[in-house]
Amino acid sequence: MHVDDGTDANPYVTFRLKIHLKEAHGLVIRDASGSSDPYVKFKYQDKTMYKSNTIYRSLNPNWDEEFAFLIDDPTYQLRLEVFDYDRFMMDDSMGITIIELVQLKLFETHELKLMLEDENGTEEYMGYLHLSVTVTPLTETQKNEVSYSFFTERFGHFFS
Ligand SMILES: [Ca+2]
Repeated sequence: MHVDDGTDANPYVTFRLKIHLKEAHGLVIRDASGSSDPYVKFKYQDKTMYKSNTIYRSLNPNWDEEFAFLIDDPTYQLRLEVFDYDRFMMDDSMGITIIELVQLKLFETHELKLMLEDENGTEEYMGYLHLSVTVTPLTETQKNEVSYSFFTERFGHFFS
């Protein structure tokens, strides 16, 4: 009988974060037209892991984007930053929110509604993001398989 005494030959070496960015509601106005062009950046340890599509002229954007990436340590936070895309100027902040990954039970899909906050603390209500997150630990073997399938999915066409 196999006893898990923590010295298993296949310990978890990484974590896959699967995210389904669904939509947002009640976002703030950043353009003179009375709307905004929102997109979301997903940051882990100051590195942008994913940037969503920009939805033009919407304060209730529906992204419906699914993606995944690997992280080493789920005790770090995932930081989500919403911006208004501007063609001729610097993109404006539309609020930020944090996901405490360590609070999410592994393997389970969590539906999250995250209130956006103004980092400078001047705007009270900035709307919210709706997304689901699944954190799955991977062994070394699984990690290599994921990297390989990601590589062939993304870059396979370069070789065909
Ligand atoms: Ca804009």
